[in-house]
Amino acid sequence: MSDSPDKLSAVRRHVVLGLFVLGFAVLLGRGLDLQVLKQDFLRGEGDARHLRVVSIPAHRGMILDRNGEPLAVSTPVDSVWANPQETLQAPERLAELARVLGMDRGDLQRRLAERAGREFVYLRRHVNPDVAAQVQQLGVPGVALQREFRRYYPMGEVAAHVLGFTNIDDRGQEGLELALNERLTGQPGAKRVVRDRLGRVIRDVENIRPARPGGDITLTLDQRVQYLAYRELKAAVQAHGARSGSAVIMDVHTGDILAMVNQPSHNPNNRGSLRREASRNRAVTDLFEPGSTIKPFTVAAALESGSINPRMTLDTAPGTFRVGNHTIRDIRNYGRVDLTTMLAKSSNIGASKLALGMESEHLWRTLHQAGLGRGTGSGFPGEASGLLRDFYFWRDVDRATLAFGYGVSVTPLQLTRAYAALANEGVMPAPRFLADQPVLPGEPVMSPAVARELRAMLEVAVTTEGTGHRARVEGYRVAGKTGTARKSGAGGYNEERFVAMFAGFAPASHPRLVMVVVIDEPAGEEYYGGQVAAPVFSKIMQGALRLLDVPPDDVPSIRAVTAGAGRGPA
Ligand code: 59J
Repeated sequence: MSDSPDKLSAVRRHVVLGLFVLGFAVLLGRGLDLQVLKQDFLRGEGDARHLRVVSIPAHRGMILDRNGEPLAVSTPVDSVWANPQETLQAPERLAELARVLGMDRGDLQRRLAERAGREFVYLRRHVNPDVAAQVQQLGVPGVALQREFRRYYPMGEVAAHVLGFTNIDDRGQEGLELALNERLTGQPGAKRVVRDRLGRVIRDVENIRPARPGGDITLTLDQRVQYLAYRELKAAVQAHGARSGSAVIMDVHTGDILAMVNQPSHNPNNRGSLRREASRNRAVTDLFEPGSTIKPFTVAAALESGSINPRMTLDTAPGTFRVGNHTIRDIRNYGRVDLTTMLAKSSNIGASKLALGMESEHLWRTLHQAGLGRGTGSGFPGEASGLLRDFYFWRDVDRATLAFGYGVSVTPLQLTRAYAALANEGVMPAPRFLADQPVLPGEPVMSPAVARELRAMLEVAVTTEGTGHRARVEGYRVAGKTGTARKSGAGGYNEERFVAMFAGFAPASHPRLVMVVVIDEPAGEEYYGGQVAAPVFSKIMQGALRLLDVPPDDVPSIRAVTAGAGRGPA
């Protein structure tokens, strides 16, 4: 009680003040220490503490042809990115950065400013290695490289429609790249890294998850046959000033698609200017009326029904034939013809009379079994399944015109599959695109005996007696059928626009390959299937048979031995 409260508080005040002063001095000293004495050390440490989790891009699987030749491959490439806030703090460096990236300085600045709220913005993706090296060397704050993959298609436009393409983020957009995207895509990994002030990874700290690469896929395509088909189709489409064209080659036993080409095409390595016109896989997306190429199936239906036998004849005179109030015409009066001649000369009237001699349901069934109006299960994005209307609605004129290929629509792939049945003892294979998938059992379309009859008839259509003689191949027996169809439009069938076709197979004694060639709107003097499509078939088939080492079946020694022995398989 001796000290007054005032005195006590004064002492306390001094102690508190003293403590404050002391604390301040300590802080000051520490501050001095940090700011001045240990500055370099700490700056390094602070920068090094940019610990980040970054994704490790996964390699997209390759697409290979049946012999292991690469058709689509992913190669590593760098993309340039920036952390806008950091980069904007070094405005004096933007000019040189823009120059290296081939950009306008103003554009670069704007790009950064617009995205200043983010930590990551791409400046340029998929740059050349020398650009990447220059960017690295510049060391502009906040600018760094990121490893990515770029898809490359060694065959360019040759296989563009089948393969499709990916977008810049490596995702399938079209064709098999899209259909098989799941299998091809890997799983990106993740790792923890230390980044320096420039965003460069200076140390991998920890692998969280390794990247899982996507699976490779082997196709049934044969790169050599594909190239051959591409070259010949392109030449023909150009020579005839046609709008477009397609060709499909299939193994008649397994359904393996050895080649599938279309015109126009595009180079999938140039992502820039892509037109739907050029990127569509017309062989599966586009429909056309098959015209006379359907006639063998009308004959098959008639033979199956037992309503005729192979030796019977049909009267096609006088070259016109009235059904309802419609007149069916042949381009000439062929008179009385047997089935072989009917097919070889391609008489519309003969085919109509066959159809009118059988039940609608029976004709429908044969065409349906031949896959018309049914998808092929190819799995291609945008595949069309064609049109075959229900027989319940057919009038006589519908049945008659259907018999020579009108009022029905198919894709080139569907027609190829149907012809494979003619070549393969009546059994229609399922088209196969992936070599690791099982060969599915085929579907019966007609009896083996009827298929053999047709095989023999279609061989005659490719002799000088028939419309298809330009499809002949030196050294091999060929069977097939031409077709020339007016295109239907708003005002009915067009007088000037045609689709020229050829469908056939070889060697006729033991068929191995079936092929369809479709050329849309040949513009020149020549526009018949026999003139425009048959020669393309001949050139491609000749090359394909040789590439695949298929033994010739039309050499003089064989001909002597098999003379008179019929045309069936030995
Ligand atoms: C033809 C048709 C249109 C549809 C006729 C082609 C019909 C018909 C209504 C005249 C050109 C032409 C339903 S011809 O494919 O008969 O391939 O080498 O487009 O007849 O009734 O100036 N083919 N083509 N007909 N329509 N409607 C022949 C034939 C065929 C050939 C030539 C000559 C036609 C030998 C087609 C070929 O077999």
